[in-house]
Amino acid sequence: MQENIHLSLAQARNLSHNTLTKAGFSKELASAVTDTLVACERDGCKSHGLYRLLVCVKTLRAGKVNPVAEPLITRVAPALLKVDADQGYSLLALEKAADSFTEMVKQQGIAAMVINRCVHFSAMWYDVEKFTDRGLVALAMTPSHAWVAPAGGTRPLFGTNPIAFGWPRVDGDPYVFDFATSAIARGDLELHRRDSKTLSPGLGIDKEGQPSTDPAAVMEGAMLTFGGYKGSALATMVELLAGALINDFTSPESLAFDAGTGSSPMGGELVIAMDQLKFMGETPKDAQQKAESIFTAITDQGARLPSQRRFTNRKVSVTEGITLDRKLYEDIVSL
Ligand code: NDP
Ligand code: PYC
Repeated sequence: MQENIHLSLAQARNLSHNTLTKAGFSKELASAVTDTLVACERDGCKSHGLYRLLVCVKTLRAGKVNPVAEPLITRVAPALLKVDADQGYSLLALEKAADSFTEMVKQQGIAAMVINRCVHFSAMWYDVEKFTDRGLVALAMTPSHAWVAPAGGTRPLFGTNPIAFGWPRVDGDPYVFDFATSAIARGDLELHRRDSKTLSPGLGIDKEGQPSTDPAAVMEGAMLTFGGYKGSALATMVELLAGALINDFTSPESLAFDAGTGSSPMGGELVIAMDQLKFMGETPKDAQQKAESIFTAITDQGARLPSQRRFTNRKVSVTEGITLDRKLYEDIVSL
């Protein structure tokens, strides 16, 4: 039997949308979630692709996500938009607020969007690309569940706390990076366990605090931050800016709310966006050219830009579709 099955992007969309609506999600939520899951499959980001359907249904059955959530948008200051996600997925809140937030950023030059009371499981590049597509520079972050030990510590405290940044370019794809502040994303750790694969060294410790390459042992112990104390400080910043500052759950609070159900993290997201043209003043073309010269100097050395792998995959899968692990496909269908 073939190990992989092939799906067009339209088939992947149907699979996701049908699974979510049959599970009980509203059409609006199912569409918002499907958009990101299929975008991740298209771009080759398997840990945040259709695999997440299993977690969405688990989160729903555990009563940790509102399947008929209706986000509420409030402009609380000229440059601050708050969206109460109504305990639904962050993705619907983002979708509903994206146009009015863009308008605010274009008026003010810079603005922040806070998404509160959201369930968050998605790849953060998707969120910043919403705004680079609209010509804005964007920075986004969210805490998750307390799985990661601070550098020098041995007990889980931080979430995997991703940070994503996007810069629209003069021509072509934006400059985007997006990474967990842990040494490995939880989604990748879960896929290693699912596929019985050993981890590379340096990603986690067991419950005795000893280095481990066994995904199950690391899940019982703690994941580590990337870049030691530097990743630890960035993870702390995410807890502060997208937890305390926006008065929402930190990663320990999210894990406590989860109550051992294995649901997706619950809490908030912060997006800060800037209008290049307002910042760049009289000679924006010169300023944009400075940015372009940095990108060229990177690639001229043979180095690649972050997200280049995704953009290359995107071009291929739009016409050729995607492949899905057969066992995963069967697990999704059996939902
Ligand atoms: P990766 O380590 O896979 O990638 C991090 C970034 O570095 C990407 O932008 C990637 O681009 C880029 N990159 C990778 N290799 C190179 C290279 N050789 N040269 C230049 N750039 C490179 O990401 P993570 O595993 O840390 O995170 C995976 C996903 O998990 C992210 O999308 C993140 O948002 C998501 N996540 C979500 C959470 C949540 O709570 N919602 C929590 C934690 C993670 P490219 O993609 O093109 O390879
Ligand atoms: O991969 O770390 C992760 C993650 C956490 C929540 C969603 N993805």
